Amino acid sequence: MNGNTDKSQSLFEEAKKYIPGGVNSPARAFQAVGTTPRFIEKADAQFIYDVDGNRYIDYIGSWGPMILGNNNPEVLKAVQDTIMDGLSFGAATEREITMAKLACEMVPCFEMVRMVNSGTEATMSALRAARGYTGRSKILKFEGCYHGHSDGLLVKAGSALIAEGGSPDSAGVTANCAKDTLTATYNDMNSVESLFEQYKGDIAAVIIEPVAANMGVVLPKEGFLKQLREICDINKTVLIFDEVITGFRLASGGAQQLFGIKPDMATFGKIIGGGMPVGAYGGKREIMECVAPVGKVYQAGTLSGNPVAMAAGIAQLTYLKNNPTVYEHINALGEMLYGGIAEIVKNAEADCHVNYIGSIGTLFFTGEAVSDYTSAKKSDLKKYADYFQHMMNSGNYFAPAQFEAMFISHAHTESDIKKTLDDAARFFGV
Ligand code: KE4
Repeated sequence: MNGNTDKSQSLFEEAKKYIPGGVNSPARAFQAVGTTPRFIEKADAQFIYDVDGNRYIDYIGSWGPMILGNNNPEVLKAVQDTIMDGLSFGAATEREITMAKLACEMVPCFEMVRMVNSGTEATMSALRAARGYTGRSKILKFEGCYHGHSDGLLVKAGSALIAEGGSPDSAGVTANCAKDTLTATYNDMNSVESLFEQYKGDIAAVIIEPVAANMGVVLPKEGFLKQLREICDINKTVLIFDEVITGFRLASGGAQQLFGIKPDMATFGKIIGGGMPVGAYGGKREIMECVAPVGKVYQAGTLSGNPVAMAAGIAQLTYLKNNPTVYEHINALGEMLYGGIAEIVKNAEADCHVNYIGSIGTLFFTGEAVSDYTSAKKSDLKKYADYFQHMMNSGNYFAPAQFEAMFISHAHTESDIKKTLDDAARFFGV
């Protein structure tokens, strides 16, 4: 670590001339933490290197995809072996069958699956399918959950929408569109039941992050997911688990395997692409057969199922399916890191709370437990920014906003975690 960020700063200035905010996704601008966004030169295993020659332990992993570490040899080889046959055909390939069969083997609720190019496309398409299948118009989401940037889901959403203390609703989304999006409180069944009462028979789908990770990590209370399953069954509403973060992360079968609750549909991104642009949605055959060209729900994509992206995703999922010790490793390091940070803030008597599960977690700068959007929002964003800057300058690439998750990969080691804990202890003066 030399701490210098001159090149990142000058590239940032140049980027801002041509790209809104200098970035192609707002979270990368580091607005919430008031420091220079790092421009990255390369990444390898558990490390990421910026253009000024600084090396960091990477706790973002491209926001989740790099569960095996950056530049995993098997994923890289699969891509290299594929590109020489062509980058994209816009026609069907055998690889798409391999991916579909693998996904249906690994994801408990998957009877059929459609590949798309991002988590946003996956959730947008899943909701359209649910509306087409039920003939209903309303969707129910939870405050603070983020499901990508399609219009109807940018209502009381999480992630970078709230990071800068901004509005959880986006400009440009019309009132007419937003009126079909109902919002409940995460972990509060009463708020769900009252909406089902009010809109009886007109709620097409409930979409939820089974572990919320876009208001920071917030775990479902005991029985909450089961109660959602029950109320959706009673009302013939489609239950959708947005597993873009939790999918293939909390277990090879995602949160639905870990919690033993089977949704009607699920959406994926990140890990399923191995670092390439891939999303997927799927679920019950009777719902998915509403999708064109079989059914009347239209959804399409020039690069959907792209052969190179499929090769990367198949390699990563196959490795995860065949090597369950990956989860033992990343979960043990998660316990060491997040449990260690919890110990540090307790010893420092700091107004902080740590939420974590497996290899994802968040340190909230609030003295109250965090179980929903309202309690998450009580966090002190200035304190988080100070902590972030200290950890970054100590060589730990942390989440550049309070309302994000951190990610541990199979490439991380105990000594990485120990170094990070030592850095955190120094920040809290213990
Ligand atoms: P993408 O369209 O970014 O591939 O996926 C959208 C999405 C959907 N569902 C969940 C649960 C998600 O977390 C995401 C995207 N996550 C953010 C991180 N909070 C991606 C990072 C970014 O926006 O730059």
